Amino acid sequence: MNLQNPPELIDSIESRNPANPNEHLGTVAVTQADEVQATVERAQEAQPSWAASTASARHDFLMKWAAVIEQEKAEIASLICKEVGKPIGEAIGETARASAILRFFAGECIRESGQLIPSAVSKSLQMKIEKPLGVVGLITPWNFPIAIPLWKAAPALAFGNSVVIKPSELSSMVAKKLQELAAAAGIPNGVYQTIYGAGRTGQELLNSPIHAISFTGSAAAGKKVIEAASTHQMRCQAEMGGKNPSIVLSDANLDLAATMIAGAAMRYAGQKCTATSRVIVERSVSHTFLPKLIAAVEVLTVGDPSEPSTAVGPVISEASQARIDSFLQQNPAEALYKGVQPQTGWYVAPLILRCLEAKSPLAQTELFGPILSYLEVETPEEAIEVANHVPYGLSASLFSSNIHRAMSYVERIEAGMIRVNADTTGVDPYSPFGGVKKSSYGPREQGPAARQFYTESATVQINY
Ligand code: TXE
Repeated sequence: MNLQNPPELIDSIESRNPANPNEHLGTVAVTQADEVQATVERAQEAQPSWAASTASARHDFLMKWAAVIEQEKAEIASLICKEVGKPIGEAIGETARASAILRFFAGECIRESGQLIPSAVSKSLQMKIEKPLGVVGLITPWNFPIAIPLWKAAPALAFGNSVVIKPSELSSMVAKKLQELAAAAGIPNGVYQTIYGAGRTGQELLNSPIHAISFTGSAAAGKKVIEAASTHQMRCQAEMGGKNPSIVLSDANLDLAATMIAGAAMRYAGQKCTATSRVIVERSVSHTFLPKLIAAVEVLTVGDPSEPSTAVGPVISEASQARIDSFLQQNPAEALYKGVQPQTGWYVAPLILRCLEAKSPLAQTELFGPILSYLEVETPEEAIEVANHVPYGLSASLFSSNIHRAMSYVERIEAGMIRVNADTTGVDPYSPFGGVKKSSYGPREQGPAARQFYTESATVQINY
């Protein structure tokens, strides 16, 4: 990343390894405004014949794309690890998830759809059918550089749309590789295209004649995307930030809770939107639970993400490292635990910080780093109130052996993904994904839920 200029003013993007910034991974040219428009025009021209292709032809393409990704999974995982600092084990997992997503939506191509509706007149056939939207724009983040693009592109393509994707400027190399693999799988020209750049290129895509936008990224950028989509009266789906809580009640399995919360908070340096960033503990067990949590964080190795033993790698950029450091300086808190911080690379030391106020910045702000806020409460009811007291509502978890307390939490917690005796990450790739409040806008993603966003229904009546 050329840090001399802010992302908006550069004409090329240089990718570097966050664990070893001297390692340059490659450069892509920023797609200029006229080329963004030309790309969308090519997508418009290609879409009708793609939509007219048979469902089995689209099925076969998605299966082929899954196969070529599988054939190159080692190279792809290594590139993900290098470009976004993802520990190699998680990068391998994400690459496998990418193929699984494609295979799932290959199946969705040939699944029955629509509905027959009894007609009010005789000799008349009435039905609800699904049609593609046309050209779909995708704007995606760096933290899941192949899984998130594909959990959007696969359903978009499955249902007959063409795609123009603007990946994060921090994961351009992975995006370029995914485009190459689409070509290797035989994607027709213009059906899946990638444009490169930062926020400005994203805005140029929004100002082009696309029919829908699906965005994943920060709440701040998401707000601008939603505004632009509204201006253009365009269908919009936005997955944004989170400040995900894990509640530990007095009757919880404390060892299970400690291990799960430690991993969900610190793995991949806490850079998952579903990462746990707040732990809310019933005070009566806090003195027993805290040492277990610290021990569970301590065993997570901080280091080079290309090492299989590493759980916690660097954060994505020097800017992200500086942003987190600055926040911590401005919001000092008691460190209940502080891990190691390698000197080479953009690392942030894993931290468990005591948080005394549910409305403090430490309890409210998404840091997107290996920082866990530790809060104590008197009762399960207070735990849920504290958990809900944030603008976000993406994922939440509760540890308890009491089914009544668990069901009361399920009913009252404000989150789109609600988990009991499980951590806040790791939603199955075919389950509805998304949140409430400021975490999400528009329909859910993933699995059968994706069909709603990428198709338009039509009511057809044929009299004979
Ligand atoms: O986000 P950014 P990042 C969130 C996560 C965190 C963020 C990290 O919570 O907040 O993503 O990803 C483009 N107009 N999620 O740093 O900076 C930008 O170029 C148009 C939540 O990438 O918001 C990039 O391609 N586009 C999620 C993309 O937006 C703009 C799961 C995201 O960039 C733009 C994963 C603008 N004005 C991460 N500004 C979930 N909730 O599911 C930036 N972009």
